[in-house]
Parts: sequence; structure tokens; C-alpha cells
Amino acid sequence: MRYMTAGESHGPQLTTIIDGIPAGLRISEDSINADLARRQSGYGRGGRQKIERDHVRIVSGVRFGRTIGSPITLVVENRDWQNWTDRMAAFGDAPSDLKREVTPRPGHADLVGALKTDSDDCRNILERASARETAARVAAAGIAREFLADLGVSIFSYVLSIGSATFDDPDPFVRAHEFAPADIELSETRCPDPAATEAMKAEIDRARKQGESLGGTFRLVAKGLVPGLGGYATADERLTGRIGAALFSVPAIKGVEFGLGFEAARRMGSQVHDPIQLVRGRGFTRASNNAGGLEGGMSTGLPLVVTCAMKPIPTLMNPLQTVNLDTLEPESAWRERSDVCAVPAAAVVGEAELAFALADAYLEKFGHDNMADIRASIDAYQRRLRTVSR
Ligand code: EPS
Repeated sequence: MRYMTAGESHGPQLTTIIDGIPAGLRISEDSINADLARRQSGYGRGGRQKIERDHVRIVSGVRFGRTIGSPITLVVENRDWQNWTDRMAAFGDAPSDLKREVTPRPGHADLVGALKTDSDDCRNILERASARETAARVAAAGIAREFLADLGVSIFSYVLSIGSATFDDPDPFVRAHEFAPADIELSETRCPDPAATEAMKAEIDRARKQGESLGGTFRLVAKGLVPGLGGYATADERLTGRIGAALFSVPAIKGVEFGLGFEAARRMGSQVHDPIQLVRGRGFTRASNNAGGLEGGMSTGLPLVVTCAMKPIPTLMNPLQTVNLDTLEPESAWRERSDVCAVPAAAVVGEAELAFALADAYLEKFGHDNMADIRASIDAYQRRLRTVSR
């Protein structure tokens, strides 16, 4: 399953084409729109989300609510385009009063992008580097999520920290999957703990007052996976690398840990590895899940638990120093409407990337023509695994 997005942040629309979707998969626009709304929400978001009402339009590959096996095209319109028709016009001359953006923001793609593309206007870069593009990914991942849901796999996320405000996750690798979705979604920071939510909001308020921005960490959980997705034999089969690459493709993600992650490097082997057990009629399982659901580059069948770190957003209302690309003199970096914190939204984007990586691994293992054959293939696989423990 491959996807490609196109579209600028203030252009008319975001478009995604996804290829490799089996025929016969039921698709719900409502579920995709619910995910788009989750991506727009969260304490600390800026003015843009008051303008947009992200809504998906599917223009190919789906007929009477089911996939037909051809590429699917999804469109999310930018309502803000109405305010940018002259500055973002595809043709004609630039407006005479156009203000080029020549004071690149440290931490954003502005400077390196302008150097790389030989541009005298950082807007050409930031329009595409903007995290607005992640709306297209979340919309497209709705298809991957429907596919996984059909096979009994669910994915969710929650925020662990924003700045120094932290949720002390009681038993992250075994019990993480027991949070009620409502406890996460009703929190303004998408954190299941009310006290931590309030501490995170206070941290965001403080940052806003200081003209600052904030990053944080979030955890992703996928449950209901079969063991054996991915592979151990070649580098590109390993699911660890595939999920890691997918998550690092999300703007501002600076760290990804599986299960215990860096903590595993501080412990003795017996305090890290998960003892193997055989449960009659169910097959193999583990006494713990420190590996976070991956061993040898393959899913173990236990919940997949991944933690991501997001850096603070680069647009600062109290900006850092930069260099003006016209005058080559020091100046304050460009300021434009932005978010103070987008960690709750980034977690939803993380879910999307995880869904693509897992859906791709399922298709690779069980075929990709149609849902009936895929389900039959999974049933046969699970029957064989159960036979071991009869
Ligand atoms: C975003 C839309 C953007 C930003 C944000 C994410 O809209 P605008 O630039 O019109 O305010 O709010 O992007 C960034 C913070 C960034 O650095 O790129 C969105 O829809 O998620």
C-alpha cells in the first residue's frame, strides 16, 4: 500500500492517491472525518483550525461504499484558500505588493529548502513543508485503518508529556491498551489522566504568554495483530525499520522508541526480554511486553507500543535570530500565525503512519487482491498457529 500527497498549505486543496488497496473493503466517510476532526483538535492549536473544517471527498476507487481495487483519490479542501487566491495563484503575475518571505525560521525547512531549490521566497518551501500536509495523510490513512479494523486490528494514541508536564503511565507495555477511548478523546490534550491534562494545559498557557512553543511525547498502540508481520531475513523486511521510517516522516518527530526503548539499554537482559509462554488453545504469548510487540523485526502478536518525541514548533512569536536572505544582515525570524503546541494532533498523525505501515505488512503477508481471500488466508494462518498448542 503506497500513498502520495500533493497540495500546498494555502492552495485550493490537499490530494492523496493511495495504491494497492484490495477490492471489497467497506469504507466510511464518517470515520475518516472523525479522524480529521481529531487531528484538528487539541489545546494549543492556532487560528488556522478555526478556519478549516476538514472533510474528505473520495473521487476514485470506491463504489457504493466499497473499494473496487483501483487507486483511491481523496481530497481535503483548504477553506483558507479563499484568503490566498492572489498570493498562491498558479498562473499570472505575482501581486505588486507581494511580501516575499526572506527571514527563515530556525528549525523549519525555510532556509535549507530555499538554498536547495534556489528560491528567493521561503513561502515556496514552507507552503509544502507545513504540517497542514498531514491532514492529507490522516484522510488517506482512514482507508488503511478500515482495512485493519476489518481484520480485528485497532490503533489509538495518547499524549504522555507536553514540555515538562508528564503523565506517569502506570504500566505502558501491558496495560496501555486498556484506556477507554473516551478518556483520551475527552481530554483537551488527548491524555487519559485529568491531572496531567491540566498540567499540560498550564504549560501551554505559559508558553503562549512567553511567545514560545512546546513539544512533547506521545504513545501509539496497535492491538489485535497476528504474530509474524514483517520479517527477519532482509533489512527492508524488518517492521521495526518500516514503522520507524514512517513515523520519522511526520514533521517535527525527533525520536521513536519501541517498548522499553532507550530504557532497555540500561537494564540487564533478564529485566528486558519477555518470557515465552504457551496457552492451550490460544498459542504462544509472553509474560511481559517490554519489546513493545516486536521481536526480530516481526510482530509478536502482543500490543505494539511505540513512543514518539516531537520537537517544539519552529514559528515563535518571540522569534530567534536569523539572516535576511535579501540584505544578508541579521534579523528576527519570520513570524506568522501558528500553533503553540500540536502534540495531540501529531499523535493522530502518528496513528495514521502506523496504520499505513501495518496495513502494508498485512498485504505483504496475506495477499492484496480482495478482502475475502485475505480473510481466508489469515484464518488458515491462525488455525495453523493454534494447532501448535492443542
Ligand atoms: C497546520 C496548518 C498550518 C499551521 C501548522 C499546522 O496553518 P497556517 O500556516 O495557515 O497557520 O497552523 O503548521 C505549522 C505549525 C508548521 O510549522 O508548519 C495544520 O493544519 O496542521
